[in-house]
This record gives sequence, C-alpha cells and structure tokens, in this order.
Amino acid sequence: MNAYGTFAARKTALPRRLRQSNFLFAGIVVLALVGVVALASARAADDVPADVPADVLRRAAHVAPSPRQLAWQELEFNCFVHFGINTFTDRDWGDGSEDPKLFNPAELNADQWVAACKQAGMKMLVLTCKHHDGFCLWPSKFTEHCVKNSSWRGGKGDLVKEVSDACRRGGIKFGVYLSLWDRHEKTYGSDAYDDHYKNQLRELMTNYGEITEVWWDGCYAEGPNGKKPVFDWKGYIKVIRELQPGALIAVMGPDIRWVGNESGLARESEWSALPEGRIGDPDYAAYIAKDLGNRKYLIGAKELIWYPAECDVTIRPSFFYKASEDKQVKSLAELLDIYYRSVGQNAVLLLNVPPDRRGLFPENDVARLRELRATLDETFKTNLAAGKPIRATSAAAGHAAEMAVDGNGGTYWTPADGGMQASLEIDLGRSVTFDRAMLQEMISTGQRVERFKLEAFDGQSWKTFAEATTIGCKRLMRLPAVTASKVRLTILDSRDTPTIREFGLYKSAP
Ligand code: FUL
Repeated sequence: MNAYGTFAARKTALPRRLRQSNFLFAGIVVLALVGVVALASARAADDVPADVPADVLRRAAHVAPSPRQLAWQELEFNCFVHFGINTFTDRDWGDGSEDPKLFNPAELNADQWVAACKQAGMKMLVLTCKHHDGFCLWPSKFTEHCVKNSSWRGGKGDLVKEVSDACRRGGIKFGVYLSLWDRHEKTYGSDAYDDHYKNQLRELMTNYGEITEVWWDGCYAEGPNGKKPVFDWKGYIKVIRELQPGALIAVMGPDIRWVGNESGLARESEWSALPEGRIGDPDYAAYIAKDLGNRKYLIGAKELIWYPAECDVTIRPSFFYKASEDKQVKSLAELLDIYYRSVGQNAVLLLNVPPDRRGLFPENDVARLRELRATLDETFKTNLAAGKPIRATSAAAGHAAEMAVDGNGGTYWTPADGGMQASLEIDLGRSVTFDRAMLQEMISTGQRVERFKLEAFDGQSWKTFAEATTIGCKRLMRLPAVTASKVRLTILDSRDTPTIREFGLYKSAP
C-alpha cells in the first residue's frame, strides 16, 4: 500500500520509468563517448555526469515557492489523523459495507487531540474526513454512509466541525483528506462521480473555515466496470481554488509532492525544483525516483516548478487505531530518526496519530510525542554559533556574513562575486563541543546548494567533519561529537550563488 500507486498505475509505472531511465542512460553513454575530456573534468554534485546546460541549472536555481508553499514549508511538523469507521472494525481499508451505527466514539474530545499536537510542536492537523470506505465524518448531504446515521451524538454530530473548531481554538492549521477512492459510492468509476466528489469537496471547502491542506491520496482502484477511473482533476482543483485560495493540494495535487514512501524519510538529496510534466501523471512513478531533481533529472527540462516534499508516516504499524498495536508505538529513537531525515532533509513531516475507539489520542502515543518534543527542544535550545564573530570569502551588499548566525529568518548571507563556491568561518571564541549542525538556504530565492562541507579547527589544523549534498529549507546533521574553536562552512557546488539563511551548531540532549 502506498500513497501514490493506484492499483492500476502501480503495475505499469515501474516498467515505464525503467524504460525512460534506460533511454536516459543510453543518452548519457553517447554523450560520454563524444565528450570524454569535458565530462571527465566536470564535477557533478550527485555523482552523475554534469551534462546539464548551465542555463537549465541556473533556471532550476531560481524556481521559487509560492507564498502558500513557503508558509507551508515553515510549518515543518504536522499531524495526520486517520479516524473513521475503520477505527471500529479494526481495518485499514474498509469496503463501504459497514453499518454506520458502529461509529460511536463516546468520549470524543478534539481539544485533547489538538493539545497533544501542540505539545509535540505540530502546526497543523490533517483529518481523514472520508477514507476509501466512503464513510464521511461530517453529515454530508450526498451520502447516507456518514455520521448522521451513526450512534455518535445521536446522529447529530459533525466531527469535521468539532476538529476544525478545536484547531482554530488551539491556534493550529486544519487540513482535510478526502479519498478519491470511494468503495461505498455507487457512481464511483463513472463520470457522475466527478459531480459527487465536487459536491463533497464544496461541503468541506465551505463549512469549516480556513483549510490549509487538501490531501489527495493516489491510492484508488478500478470502478465496478473494471476500468481505471478518470478523474476531473482540473475541475476539482477549480473548486478548491475558488473556495479556499490559500489551500495547498498534496500528493495528486500540484502544490505538495508525496516523498515516495510511507516511512517518513526524505532523500539524501531532496530537491524542490523539478521538471514539470514528469510529475502528477498517475502512470509515472516519478515520486519514487531516487534521483528526483538532481542534475541527471534536469536534462531536457523545459518548464520547472516548485514541488516540495512531504513525508507521511504513522506512529504505529497501521494508519487506523488497533488495540492490538498499543505496544507498538514507534520508539523515541525511531521518531527522532524520522524527524532528522524529513524535517532535516528539506521536507515537511506529516506524522499520523490515530485516535482510539473512545475518540482520544491514546496515552502511549501522547507520552511518546511529549518525549520527542522534550528531546528536540533540549537539543536545539542553544545555537553555539549564534552571534559569534564570522567572516566570509565575500558578501554581497546587505547580505553580510553575520546574517547567517543572527537568528533572523528574514536575512541571509550571500557572496558578492556571484561565485558558486564560497566559505564562512565562525570563531566560537573557545573550544566548544557539538554533535548537531543545522543549515538553511533562503528558499524564497530558490534552492541552489548541491554540495558542502564542514571543517573544524582544533587549534592546529582544519579537518573535515561532515560533507553532504542539498540543504534546501533545512538540513540537520547528526555528527560524532566534534570539539573545535573555529568552524568553516564551504559550499563546494551550487546551481547559482548560494544563500545561507541560518547556520547552527548544537549539543544533543544526553
Ligand atoms: C494510503 C492509504 O491507502 C492508507 O490507508 C493511508 O490513508 C495512507 C496515508 O495512504 O495510500
């Protein structure tokens, strides 16, 4: 099961992707034969030939997020909530034949969900308003398979309202998951389903205040006629844009990209500027391409778009609550690993926490979230580089080296000469021990850095202690403890003049 692969698409996607890779590979071999000397001297950041025309790289470096994408990226860590009829049947995929009466979360308290999210530092809650079973958590006018026929609140309840109100009260954003696949709805698989889906979208986009994210799962099967459904994507997008112009549409939508797995892990090199036309096509497995966005991927790119990654993962084995999994809540170490490899690798983390049959976040999960936050807060409490004397190989007017350690996200350092390589040297004043580093690019101007290294001065010589590829919105690095009095950041490859918004060094919580 995965968020992108439809039953039909998953069977065809990989061979097609492989065919394209073969084609690319053949092209690269020919180029290599023709231009051995040129290619041998070209140093690519991601171990592929640097045969991308400079203008394509430069264009890629200047693709910038829209204001809503930028604001979304800053949320960093959000909560996915899978809750519905499946919670009461112990299933992950219901088939739509469930008795709505089964739905009865007698102690439901959305404020408890929001409090747990806030305590964990999550900034948005995305609720499964309808999953593949078609059961709606709001009293939809367009189906009987919903809360109005449940036992909960005597059939008078509206869970979408309770949760969106609680989010508003708690000061976090609210998003909706509305499954394309509807195993209850008779029109599914026919053109009439487009109207049904738009009607339900309109209900959600109209009655629940501001919607920040709409999650369009790529998991859907053929309709009763055995044919793969053809959805009116453009029509659906129009409804959302008209009614919620600030909402971002994820996964099958154009604003947020599914990272390609449900383990919560971004790529080692995670790029946000990507060629248009290789994504969003249900038959194309671009989402899982390992090399997405790197130089090889940009060959021949015409239109480039900003399509940032979101990592979804669940805190337990299943997305929906099962009492049998109460002892299988991910460990603190697992969650920290996920955090560093999502938020710390240029992506946003969407961690699923499933409420139980009472309608509450289970105690074990809440405790684990609390531990996670405490550890992160303790680790990132003091930036050892903050405000320290700093110098750069050069700095453009208004973008002094100091701006990389000023704790102000609105400023950044950038070199003066337009060069792709540049260094920052920070004087820590005394011998200091750290084991975490944090780097940020000013992504409002584009994502550029392809490779960088960090060196430490131990009083006698400089030694490299870390090297990595992309930075993007944020790169967090876990390191063996380093003791140094000076630290140097060197940008080794960049698609255009690098910009460094913030740089940090930290000592992790014991
Ligand atoms: C998948 C779904 O099939 C799962 O049930 C879950 O909702 C996950 C987030 O996406 O594609």
